[in-house]
Amino acid sequence: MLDRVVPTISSLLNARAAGHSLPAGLYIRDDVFEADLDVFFRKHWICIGLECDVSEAGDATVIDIGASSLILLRDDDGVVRVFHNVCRHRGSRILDGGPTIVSKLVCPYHQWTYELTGELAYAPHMGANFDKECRSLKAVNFRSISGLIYVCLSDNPPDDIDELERVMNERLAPYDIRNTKIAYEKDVVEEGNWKLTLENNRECYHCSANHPELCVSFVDLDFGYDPDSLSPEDKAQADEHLALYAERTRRWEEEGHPSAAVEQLIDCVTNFRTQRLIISGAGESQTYDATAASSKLLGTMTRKDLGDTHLWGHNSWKHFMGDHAVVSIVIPLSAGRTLVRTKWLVHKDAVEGVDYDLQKLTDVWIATTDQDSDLVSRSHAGVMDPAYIPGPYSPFSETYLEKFATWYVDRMHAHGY
Ligand code: 3BY
Ligand code: FES
Ligand code: FE
Repeated sequence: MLDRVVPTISSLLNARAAGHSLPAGLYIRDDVFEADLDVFFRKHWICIGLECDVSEAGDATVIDIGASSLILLRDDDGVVRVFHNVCRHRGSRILDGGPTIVSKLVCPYHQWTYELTGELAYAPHMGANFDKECRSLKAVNFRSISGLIYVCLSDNPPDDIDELERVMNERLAPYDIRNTKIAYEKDVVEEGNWKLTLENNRECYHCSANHPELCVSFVDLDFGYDPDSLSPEDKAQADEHLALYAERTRRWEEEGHPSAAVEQLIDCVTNFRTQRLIISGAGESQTYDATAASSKLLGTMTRKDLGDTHLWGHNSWKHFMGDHAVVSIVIPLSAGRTLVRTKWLVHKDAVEGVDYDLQKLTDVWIATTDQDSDLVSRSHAGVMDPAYIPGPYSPFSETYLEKFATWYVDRMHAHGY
């Protein structure tokens, strides 16, 4: 039997043809998955949650990413902190997964006890000369950008997150995301590679056939059509739509609401895109009839007609509307499994059944995330098939996939692959 030569990760990256999806190995191989985790989930900034995950002093939650486990908490002075969930004695995990309330962090193994500031307060039987001061919990590099928590697990976090911070602090100020509450949260485990999850999110080519609920309110970013393939009537309609988009954006900007697209998608370390998108139909919110689900608007918002400020990163997508926000975070679990964690945010004082209807708030994105999960698992299964050959991206509706694949390959090269 002939030995089969397994291509290196570098050769898979080099084999990627411009304008095409990635070679199968980059989606399905375990060694690529480990490399992805190291490059994209340790050495880049990732979004892990929100300040409102820990709204009160003593609230804590654990987020696991690959081999790392992080504790996000709010200390007694109301300061948000992120620590590695690794005891400074012999390394035991301190907290188990999920949200909890704590007054101190007590390691279950030998009861080393930490203040919520991370300081080691108590370590029995360590002798009189034991120096507790140098055994604080290891803090994680993090930034709260308008209440969105980004961490970087490397000691040299990329500094081009400054642009994301600058742009989003200005755009999100009126939404006051720090003062929201999580009305609902849902985890979906997609049976697919995290890059297929991302690719699926960065196009709406699949929307009209798969997302009837979302399509009531959502208009594709790049409209996804080939102008030459349209009938004169459809072309006229599309042109009218583009003109309306341009006019709406101009008016919003004039009224002081930053709306134009800002993209940092290629030739950069930190990957993001934002734009104030128009909402179709009633124009207020991503609900089944495009009207607001919450009568108590976010932050200092007084208008429901300011569209949907969307924000993409390489492990999240987010939509900020007048009445609520939807935040999805992507955490890879293995080469073929990806956790998509979605949270629906409303004003912190909004009362369910009085100010908002939970079903109306969540219906569209629950349906959409389930539909997307199904699409990603189909996609992964097809990519696993030996018959898969990378296929061409649409130059009209999949331009952001091309940018993502280009960025992915560049970043892998930058890290020596
Ligand atoms: O969240 C989004 O922005 C994308 C675009 C439409 C489909 N998808 C769910
Ligand atoms: Fe935590 Fe021993 S490992 S107290
Ligand atoms: Fe989708």
